[in-house]
Amino acid sequence: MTIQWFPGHMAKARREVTEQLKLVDIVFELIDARLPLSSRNPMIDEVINQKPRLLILNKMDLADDKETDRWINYFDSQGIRAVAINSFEGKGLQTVTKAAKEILAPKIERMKKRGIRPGAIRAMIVGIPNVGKSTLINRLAKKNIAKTGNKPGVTKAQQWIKFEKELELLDTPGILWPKFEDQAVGYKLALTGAIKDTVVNMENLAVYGLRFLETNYPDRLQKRYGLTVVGDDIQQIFNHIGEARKVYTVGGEIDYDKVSELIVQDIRSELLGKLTFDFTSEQHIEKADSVTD
Ligand SMILES: Nc1nc2c(ncn2[C@@H]2O[C@H](COP(=O)(O)OP(=O)(O)O)[C@@H](O)[C@H]2O)c(=O)[nH]1
Ligand SMILES: [Mg+2]
Repeated sequence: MTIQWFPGHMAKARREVTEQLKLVDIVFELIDARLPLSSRNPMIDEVINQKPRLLILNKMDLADDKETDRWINYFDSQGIRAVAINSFEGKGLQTVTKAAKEILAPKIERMKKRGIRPGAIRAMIVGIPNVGKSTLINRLAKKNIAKTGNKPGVTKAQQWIKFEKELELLDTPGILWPKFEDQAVGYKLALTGAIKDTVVNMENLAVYGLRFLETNYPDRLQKRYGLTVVGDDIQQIFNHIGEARKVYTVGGEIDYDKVSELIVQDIRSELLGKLTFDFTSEQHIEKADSVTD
């Protein structure tokens, strides 16, 4: 796979996020609930530094609920508070405010003791492309974009979005990059539509998807394609799916390109049900990988 990780981009993004971090009390790290490992930026802890953080697993409507619960418990065990939401439909937004208040409760208490009346909690969203940052911001904003203008020390006018009087969110998210040097991570990001189709080979992606389903969701593979095993004879599998779905070239042959696309589209379009592509049991392996940065 020829997907690259651009150190230059990352350095710039990191500088920008570091600047914005000075303005907020808490960071909302937005990730895709289907990819709680692969959709995280591997340097996020360094970038966020000591800032309080809430991890938000977005697109929960697309992820396997059982795995989402496991991930929330897993992050909890690591001392990272996590909630699952669906920004698209605006589900779970209250849990975001509630969790943010709880995370910041000790700080708010300290302020009160010193006679300072705490204002709204200020937050910013960070995350890799396509996890739903803009969708969440728009959802929270409704029509409430607060034009608070320039803040001291900020050259660019930052807008704050007010949510239920208790939360103010920076209207520009911090964009970080995924790490897709690892082939599996690249495939998973492509299968969920996080990276463009043009950067991956569709046939390899479809095969990766089928093998992933065979290992992790065999029942879905059976139900959708009538397959119990994928095995090594991929051509035969493609013939089987191509015939079932009548995907032929004008010459009457199975159109393998179309079959590849069809499989990938099936996975993306929820026709195979709610899927999670990263599992808590893989955590140690991925962690060992990211240390090599
Ligand atoms: N199903 C579903 N789709 C979502 C959700 N949040 C965002 N999306 C979709 O994900 C895509 C990327 O969202 P966007 O907000 O542009 O991501 P950004 O690049 O992080 O700003 C869009 O097609 C959104 O409609 C969600 O909670 N559920
Ligand atoms: Mg966006």
